[in-house]
Amino acid sequence: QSQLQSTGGESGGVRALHVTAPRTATLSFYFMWKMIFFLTIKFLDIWDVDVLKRPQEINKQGHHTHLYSSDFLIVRRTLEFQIKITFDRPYKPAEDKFAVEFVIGPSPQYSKGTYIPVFPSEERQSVWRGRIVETSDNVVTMGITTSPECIVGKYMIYIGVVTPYGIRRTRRDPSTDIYILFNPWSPADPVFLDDEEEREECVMNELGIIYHGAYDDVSERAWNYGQFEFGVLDACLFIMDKADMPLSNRGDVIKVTRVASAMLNSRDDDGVLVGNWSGDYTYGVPPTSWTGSVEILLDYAGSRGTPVCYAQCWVYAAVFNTFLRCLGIPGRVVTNFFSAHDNDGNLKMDIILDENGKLDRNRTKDSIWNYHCWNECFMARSDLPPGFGGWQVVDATPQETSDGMFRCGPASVAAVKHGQICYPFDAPFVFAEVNSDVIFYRRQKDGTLEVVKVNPTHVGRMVLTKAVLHDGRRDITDQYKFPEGSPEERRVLEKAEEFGCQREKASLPQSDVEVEIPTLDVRVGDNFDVTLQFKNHSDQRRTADVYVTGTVVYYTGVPSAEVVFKTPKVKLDPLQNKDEKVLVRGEDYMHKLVEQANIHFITTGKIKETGQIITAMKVITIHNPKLIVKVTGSPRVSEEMYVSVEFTNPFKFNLENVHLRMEGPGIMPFKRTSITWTETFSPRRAGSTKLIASLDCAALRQVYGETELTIQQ
Ligand SMILES: *[C@@H]1O[C@H](CO)[C@@H](O)[C@H](O)[C@H]1NC(C)=O
Ligand SMILES: CC(=O)N[C@H]1CO[C@H](CO)[C@@H](O)[C@@H]1O
Repeated sequence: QSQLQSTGGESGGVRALHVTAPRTATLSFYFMWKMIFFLTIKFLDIWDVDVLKRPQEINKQGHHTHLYSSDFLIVRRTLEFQIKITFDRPYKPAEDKFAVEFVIGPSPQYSKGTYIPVFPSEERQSVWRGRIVETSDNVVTMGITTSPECIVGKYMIYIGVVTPYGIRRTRRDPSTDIYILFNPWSPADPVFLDDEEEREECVMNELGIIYHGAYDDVSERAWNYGQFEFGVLDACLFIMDKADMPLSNRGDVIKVTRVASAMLNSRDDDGVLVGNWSGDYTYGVPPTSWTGSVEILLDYAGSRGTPVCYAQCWVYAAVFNTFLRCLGIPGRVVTNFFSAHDNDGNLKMDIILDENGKLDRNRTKDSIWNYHCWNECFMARSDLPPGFGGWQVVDATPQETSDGMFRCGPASVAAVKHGQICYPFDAPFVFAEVNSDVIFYRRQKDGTLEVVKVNPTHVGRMVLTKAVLHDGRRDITDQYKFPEGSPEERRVLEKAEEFGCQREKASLPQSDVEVEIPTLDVRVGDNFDVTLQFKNHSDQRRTADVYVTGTVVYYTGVPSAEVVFKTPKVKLDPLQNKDEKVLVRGEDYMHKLVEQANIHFITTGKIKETGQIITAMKVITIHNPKLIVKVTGSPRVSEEMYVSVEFTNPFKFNLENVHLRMEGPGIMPFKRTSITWTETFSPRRAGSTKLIASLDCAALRQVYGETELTIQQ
């Protein structure tokens, strides 16, 4: 510490220049200054530093940071930005020596990248480049180009002037602090994404759609990521502080995303969100009730790191997505339908049947989620062989530990697709989530298990993300796996086995009878028939003893309550197709439904003549009523508008303790209410946007509505 301070400390009496922070500086810094130290007669004095952050000024253009609601200059790595320095007299390049100094954190060091001097002359350059753009009278406009690896965060600026008495440094001025973010527009930055539309979607879009439900009955949630809202950037940086992440790692996108995947959940590190899948959310916000990330991040940062209650997978993924987009890392939320989980790279999901082919609930682990949401973020992977850069899986939902913490990724999507799961981080886990087989076993009298059926297509049935720049779906299953049954797929599975994944290889005779359950569109309260479609492939008579169970399940597959159990006997004539219907009445399930209103039907059975086992599974999503959101008033910036939300109770009983939430990026901060149904708001910004509302009460969850609107300037 204090070579520098003591040099400066002799200075007494120099007007307007004070030797203050940085508190410590390294020797290297001192020597560098020593080398360029030479006497000037009338050394420069600094009157003003302007970081040109007003909307119409140069730095707001080109950096794609105009949408941030912030009092500070925000720029992206490797793209030049300009600052204006006003001296007490004209600057003389031959004699006057000064540097713009960037400082981040409490103990700046040149070698750690936390202290960066930038010089105005071509001859003398540090890791960041500086140049004089313009000189007029006493004002110098300086262009500064940061390095592509520089730390992402909030820097302080000082101007240091060389004088005969040492280095004079300007006083700290918080208004000149500057945020430096990742830059997906720059080929030099590891997060470079060479597609303007993808960047617009995955960095700049504040609105998203998150898919859920079932692969053959997909539902959508609108989400306000709100990465540009006031305070969100600080909250994202706070998350890294809270993780005690060394500043010198914060320029490395691989490390930043890995730390964030651990910090977004509260397990083992008091991270952002507490998971709760219990169905009882008395002491927090039910996961289905959130409509955006802003409230969550502001609560977390505002309380200096008290975890927010409660989240399930899409909430983790949505808040993670805000973190990524806010810092300038291209990010998107993806949904994997029928996601295997909890199995350490073992590619088997076991379902145990008893001797007669009836499901044995007690012995069957619940480890297939109806769907699971995670994030993809885009980056180069200089730590992996060529070809594994691009989209990477990161997952903040606490499922399994990785190197001792609940976190997952970044894992290269391309590596998962090719079975190259030896590369960091957590690729075997992601591989199993999309590639596991469902294995049905029959428990013999002596307790041994016999494999009776293998279903290789159930898990990882479809991977969806929002389309680029419009509200459609984009099926990206082919980025995770080769087509089912293709030669490439077989090679990939063999490759994964070389790296330790275990599979079931029993070869089973093709059963000559099949059963399927087609999907259904059911509204809450409806009676409906579940159809079992039997198909013969044999030219003989077949008789089957069939078990059908319908169980209300959480989206994690965890069963809640059984709503139907039937044991029809089915007789099939040779070559006959036959439908068997099972009636499910509204009153059977209404009081048993849990939040996402899924009923999981499993049918199993044994063919009398052959002893073969037949199985089928189907998740039926019961559809909740929707909210009708309407806005009135003239859609102009700063003018008052009204929003009304309409909801009709579909039940014969009253709903109590009903909570309503709504928000819209750029137009309305989140609102909570349990009584008022009309709200006023004044749009902050022009453009097309959405207003999203959710309704929640213990008896009815996951009720949403939204409306699109375009705000004029
Ligand atoms: C879930 O939330 C309920 C109610 O807020 C609470 O009683 C329960 O302990 C929570 N469960 C977990 C695992 O945190
Ligand atoms: C009556 C009937 O539908 N028979 C079918 C039995 O199965 C064979 C093989 O799948 C079909 O070709 C028949 O049409």
